[in-house]
Amino acid sequence: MLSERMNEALNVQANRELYSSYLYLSMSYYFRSTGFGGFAGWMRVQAGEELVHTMKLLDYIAASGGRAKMLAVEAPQQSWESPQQAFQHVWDHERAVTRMIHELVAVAESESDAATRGFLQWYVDEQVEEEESSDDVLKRVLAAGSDPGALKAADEELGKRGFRFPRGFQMFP
Ligand code: OFO
Repeated sequence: MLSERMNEALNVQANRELYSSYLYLSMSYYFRSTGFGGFAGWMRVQAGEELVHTMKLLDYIAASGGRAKMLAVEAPQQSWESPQQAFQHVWDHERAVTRMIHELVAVAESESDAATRGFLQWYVDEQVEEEESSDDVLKRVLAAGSDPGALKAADEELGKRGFRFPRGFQMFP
């Protein structure tokens, strides 16, 4: 059974994950409008992953006797000056999310909620991967600079990213 404080903190994090999805969707359509179909595809996959992160949290709240609530989602930024600036934004955003997850872990620990602490380990590990992948793509795009040929090659490469559901997660149970 979740404490009210834990329930609330998980709901807030679900809202932040949904914001992440919205932000990456915004980047996806920005790239689509600027002719970078591969970057748009990479961001679309990223937005899908964040939606799964949202639902995984909401499912956990519901399964633990809590109440999953939909909070208002802030409108994200709509455009960026360059692919480099957008991928820098991803890099910064993922590091901010890592801090949020660690704060959530601290709440679970202060509530002596071992089950939620265990559940959150998936998010702790996921953020290690998210930071690594945002670092890789930022380096890739920075290396391309403003050279159109190199940017096109990076666009094609990032466009190959595929989507995978986390093990055990069911989108449509
Ligand atoms: Fe949910 O991992 Fe990115 O933000």
